[in-house]
This record gives sequence, C-alpha cells and structure tokens, in this order.
Amino acid sequence: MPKIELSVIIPGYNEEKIIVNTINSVEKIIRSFKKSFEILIVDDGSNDTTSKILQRLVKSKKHPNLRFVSYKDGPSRRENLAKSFKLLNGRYVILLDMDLSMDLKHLSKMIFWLEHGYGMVIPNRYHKKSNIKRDPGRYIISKMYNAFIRMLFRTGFKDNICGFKAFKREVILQIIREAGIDESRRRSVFWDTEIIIHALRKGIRIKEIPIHWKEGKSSALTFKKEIKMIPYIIKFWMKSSKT
Ligand SMILES: Nc1nc2c(ncn2[C@@H]2O[C@H](COP(=O)(O)OP(=O)(O)O)[C@@H](O)[C@H]2O)c(=O)[nH]1
Ligand SMILES: [Mg+2]
Repeated sequence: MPKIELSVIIPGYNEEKIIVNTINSVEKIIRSFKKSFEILIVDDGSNDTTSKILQRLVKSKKHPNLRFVSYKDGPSRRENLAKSFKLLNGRYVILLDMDLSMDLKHLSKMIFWLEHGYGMVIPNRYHKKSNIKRDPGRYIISKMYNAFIRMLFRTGFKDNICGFKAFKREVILQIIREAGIDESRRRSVFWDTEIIIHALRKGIRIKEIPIHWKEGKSSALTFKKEIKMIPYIIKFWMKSSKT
C-alpha cells in the first residue's frame, strides 16, 4: 500500500548548476498541493559536484522529503532510472527532467487525471493548445522519430518520447517489470516510448495533455549516442510483431 500521496522522481547527470534551483521549485509547488510527498533524485554516475550537493541538501533540515540514490556505473541513460522506481512510496508518481523544460503548473492537472481513472498522463507537445520553444533541428528530429514510432507501433500518439510523465504507482511498477533492463544500454530514451507501448498493451488508460515547454539550453542527448538505439528498436519491433 502506498505510504504517501505523491512521489517525484528526477534523473540527474552532471546537473550541479541547476539542481538546487530545481529542487526548491519542485518543493514549492508540491507543498502548495497540501499532499504528503517525497522527491527522489537518481544521480547516475555524475562526475561533477551533483552528489556532493545532494548529500548537503538531504542533511539540511530544509529538505526533509528529499532523498537520492547514486549509481557508480552511470551514465546509463534510462536504465538506472528504471531500477529506481521501486524505491518510491507514493500513490502517484511524477517523472520530470532536471532542467524543468515543462511548466510545473501542469502537475496539478496530471494528478487530477490520475485521480479520475487514468493510469498514466503524458504531454503532447504537438497539440494545438501547447506552447513550445524548441531548437528547430531537434524539433524536426523529434517529428521524424515520432512518425517512425507511429508507423512501427501504431501508438496513435503524436508525442511518444517526452521525459515528463505521471503514473499510478502500481502502473509504472508493472510496466517497468515488463520493460526490463537493457544491459547493452542502447535503448536510451526509447525507454520512454517503450513505457507507452507496454501501457497500451496492458490496456492502461493514458491521458494526453497540452503543455507549455521551453527546452533547456543544453542536452545530454547526442545524435552519435542516440543513433545506437535504432538496432534496439528494430529488435524490439521484431519481437513484438511475433507476439
Ligand atoms: N539517470 C540519468 N539521468 C540522465 C542521464 N543523462 C541525462 N540525464 C537526465 O535526464 C534528464 C533529461 O536530460 P536533458 O539533457 O535535459 O535531455 P533532453 O531534455 O532530452 O535534451 C535530465 O534530468 C538529466 O539530468 C543519465 O545517463 N542517467
Ligand atoms: Mg532537457
């Protein structure tokens, strides 16, 4: 049984410049909901001062709801993050990026939909009511990626890769078990797509919401790294078209 109402999980890799500000902003908005909560940061082998900052923050009385887990074998992109969901105690789980590209005002809407029969809430950055500031190159790559995904997996969603999502705890734990761990670490952010595919197969109700999104200045994504996920995607597709 969930012990608290809300868990926020944030992956972090070399985020020393923004981590304090992000934690303060997330805490501020969540406190306003008057719900019990926890924040878990997944430090994935950062080699800057991210873990030192986290040690200091969790010791300070200002952040009683903050915890972190540090992995030595990172960066693993989504793999160590996936392993960390089982550490959460909340009835509802929100996954968000450290650079707060999303407007945090959407959190209350996401919780609303989880309270009203949906198992998962995802943004649609291509919705006509969405307000997006993105680098044009990344916008085009993202459009192409989504067209490719829709063609292979018929998800029916325009946006299959956003890092910002909310789930009922039992839903994400079930999906994580299903999706397993990719030891080759090539899956990268296709993990976000895989989560949607598994949810659809399980008949989980997914709510799409429009979103205000302002892309962070830097990105851990590089074309060279992400291109490696293509053989993984094809293998996943071949396996799933047999079942
Ligand atoms: N756990 C983990 N988090 C990572 C890794 N690489 C990036 N991140 C985090 O993932 C989130 C998204 O990264 P970001 O660079 O903003 O990616 P983008 O928004 O897709 O360009 C941020 O919270 C990063 O700190 C990693 O290897 N492991
Ligand atoms: Mg970002």
